[in-house]
Amino acid sequence: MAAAPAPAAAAASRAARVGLLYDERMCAHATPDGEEHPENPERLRAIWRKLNAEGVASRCVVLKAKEAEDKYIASVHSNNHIKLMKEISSKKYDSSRNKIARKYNSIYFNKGSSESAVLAAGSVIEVAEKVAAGELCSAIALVRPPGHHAEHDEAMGFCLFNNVAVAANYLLNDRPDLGIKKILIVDWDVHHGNGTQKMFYNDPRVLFFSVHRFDYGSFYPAEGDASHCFIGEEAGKGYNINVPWEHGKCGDADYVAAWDHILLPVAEAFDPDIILVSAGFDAALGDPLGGCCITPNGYALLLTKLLGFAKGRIVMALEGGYNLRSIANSVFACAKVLLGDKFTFSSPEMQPFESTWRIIQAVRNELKTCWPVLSSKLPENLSLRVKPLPSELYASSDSEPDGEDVDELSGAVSSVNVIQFADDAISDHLSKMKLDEENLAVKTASSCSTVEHHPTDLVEVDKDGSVVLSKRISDFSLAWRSDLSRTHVWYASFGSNMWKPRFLCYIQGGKADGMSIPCCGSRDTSPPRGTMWKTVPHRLLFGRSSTPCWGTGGVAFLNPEINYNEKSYVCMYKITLEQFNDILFQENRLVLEDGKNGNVVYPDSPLIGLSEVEFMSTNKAIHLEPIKDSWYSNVLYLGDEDELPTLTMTCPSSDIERYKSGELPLSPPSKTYAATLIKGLVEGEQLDADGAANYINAAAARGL
Ligand code: Q9C
Ligand code: ZN
Repeated sequence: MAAAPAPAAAAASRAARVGLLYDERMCAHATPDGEEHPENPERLRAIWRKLNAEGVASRCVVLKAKEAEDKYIASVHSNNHIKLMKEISSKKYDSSRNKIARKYNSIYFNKGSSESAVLAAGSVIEVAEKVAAGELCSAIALVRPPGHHAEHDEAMGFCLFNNVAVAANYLLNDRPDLGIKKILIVDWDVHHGNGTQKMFYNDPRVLFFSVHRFDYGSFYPAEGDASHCFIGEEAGKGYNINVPWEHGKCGDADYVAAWDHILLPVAEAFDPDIILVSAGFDAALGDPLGGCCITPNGYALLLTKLLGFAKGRIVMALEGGYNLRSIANSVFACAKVLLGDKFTFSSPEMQPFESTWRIIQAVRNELKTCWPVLSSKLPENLSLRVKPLPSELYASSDSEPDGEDVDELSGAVSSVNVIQFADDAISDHLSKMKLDEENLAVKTASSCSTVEHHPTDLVEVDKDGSVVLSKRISDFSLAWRSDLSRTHVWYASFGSNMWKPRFLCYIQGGKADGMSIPCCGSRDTSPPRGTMWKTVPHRLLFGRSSTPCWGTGGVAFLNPEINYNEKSYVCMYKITLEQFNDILFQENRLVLEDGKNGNVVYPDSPLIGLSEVEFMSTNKAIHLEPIKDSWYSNVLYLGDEDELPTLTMTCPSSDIERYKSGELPLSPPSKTYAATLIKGLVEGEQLDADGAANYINAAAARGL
């Protein structure tokens, strides 16, 4: 009779075998001249030091990196891409390396990049194989460069090869002997795993789940395909799940809610053979790019909840994460979970955001036909947090453009255009801002002639000799103006204002090529502090039949409803809220011209003050009751850009209904108006001339 194993040995054999892959060679990839960069070698070293200092590394099976064979990388990347990434560090590219890097989005290369990239991909293969084979229970691969942004033929977002995708394909295609038929990829990096999504978009063997900041399409990588409407296609339909946060500040409670109400029920139904975690830690509290606040305990809890699936076969591969202390502490917490250490989770103190609940419902709704388990009714959530104010979102907006389809990110989105009179304070405020006769009272230059606001009164004489514009100063220096001059916003223009010279007419007065009447300009004529382009998830349409300025033909409007299948270019100008109001006045023909002395008179009160901005940050839009019959009476809040609200002006939803019914005409833009839009897009380097013309024509031709 065999002797029973000694207790210590028994304990050891029962203890989880956890792989921990670390290799200094993956620190070779660094910026070429030692410039600072968030994705730097110290990230790996900081984690490694912490795990050693805490005695965790010694409890793991420590592994060295291994190179990926080309044929495995080729399962997700083009041969050209592999060749270039493998040669980019060679002498041959010494003189062109930086230039090539600049062609990509957020990429640098040095002499160590090729080696690190091949090792990162190979290392994830290595640990995945060992976990799949049962040699290890689970593993953590401390790799860099990260991978989830890398696409078939493109490096991006600090990623050269898509390490996790390479490993998933390796298991599925090259190792049938290991019996891995279904893989769950959980991407909890704060950014959308765009590369991984694309690689398995029609593949039902891989369930890709990504939870990320989306910020209405403006958060990096700022593609609309990060929205929850992208659920996979063909056989892969239902096997792609995006949980797109609307803002930063999301933390343990929000992630746990997404786990409990989306990921875990689906994982249960999918029943994966192994779980690969695209484990970025840039949603961690303290991360300089992410602006979210998952605590180390939060990560430990999220990971613990995954251990119940796939017999606990979990492979974590590092992606992003840029605060050295945060990532070290977070990986440490995760390592302890895998090692089986007992954890006491203090239940998250914070409640999820109201938006989190709404997003979860929208995701479930989108996927419920694919995953019936998501059809169940969610518990009524009692206390939810409201969206943080823009000023609270210290979070870096690591942003750019754009969007795709929602019908019902219910709540806020469907309340576009709805002024909620339920809120007494707000309706009270709105009633105070009626633009009645009194507010439009004429204050002429003579009545304030002692105040020299504008030494630069413009007198322009047209070809025919008529004075087209003279003075622009006429009203008092009202308190609201100085208040609102201290707040900046991004004004997102989508029509002729995309052409900067035309936009500047609204600031400086006058007219640009193609305009038949001049603008009076804004009181504050300072040029915009910044210009940037984006795309927004709204339908562009051309409506109405003529304008005084452009003649016969429709002009541009955005459908105020968000639609993630749509993508409209906007040129954003960073201006003051005072200037935004002056543009709004001009767009709505609220600036009166006093024909006799040529003075112009602005309304006395702003349409969009600070409280309206705040109202919009929750309600997404404000229909300006006092000017409800004007064409641009609807101001939309499109999200934040470096902590400033992005606003635009368009028609109210009721007009959209009238366009649909035929009561209002949809009509193509006049030649000059279209040409102005095209100039804007071309000079703004968004499209070439043909592309821009196609874009305008397509929007004009399509019914609503
Ligand atoms: N406005 C990972 O976390 N930011 N990549 C570029 C441009 C790029 C993040 C900002 C962020 C990439 C793996
Ligand atoms: Zn990231």
